Amino acid sequence: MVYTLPELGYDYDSLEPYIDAKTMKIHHDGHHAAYVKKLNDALAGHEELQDKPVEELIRNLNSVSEEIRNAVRNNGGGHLNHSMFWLMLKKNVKLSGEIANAIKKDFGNYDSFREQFKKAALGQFGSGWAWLVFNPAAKKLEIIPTANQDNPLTTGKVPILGIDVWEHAYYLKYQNKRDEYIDNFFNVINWKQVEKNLLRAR
Ligand code: MN3
Repeated sequence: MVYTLPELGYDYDSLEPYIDAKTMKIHHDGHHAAYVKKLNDALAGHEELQDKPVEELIRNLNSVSEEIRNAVRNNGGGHLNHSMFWLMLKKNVKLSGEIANAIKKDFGNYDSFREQFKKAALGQFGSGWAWLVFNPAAKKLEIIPTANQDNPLTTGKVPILGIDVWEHAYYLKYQNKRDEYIDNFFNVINWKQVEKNLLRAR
């Protein structure tokens, strides 16, 4: 096993009542663990790829040989997306500092950012993610959806905040009410981590 499941880093119930403990447990111990296992399975016999950080695999998907590219895209993407996601979640973190400035500059104000992010998350048909990304070419923040486990790195953009809108992320608590899950997600954004991601992206 080359890639390993990272610790969640906090208790399953830390995000209650917005994201429930049972969902967190199944999501981390079940879904994320499965992406890690399948990524390792896909890379068995491909030693040249196994020592690369997963970000690098996803950034350079075209250099992964064709017979395993889809498996790496889905499971490497799943591993990367969830590894980022756990860190982005925390209750009671205020939006402040550089990330607050950047949101104001690129979206006008927080409400406008929130509206656009929600729209992208709600509008993603089927499974996928919505992301706040840093576009290095334009030097600004943008909001983009991705399907399945695709990560913005594949298209040259750097994700700094993401919401998982696969049904496994919310169905136990919210059933078909994805919009309520998204509304509550804004209560568990770890803005300190998002700011760290932004500074690193720049
Ligand atoms: Mn998920």
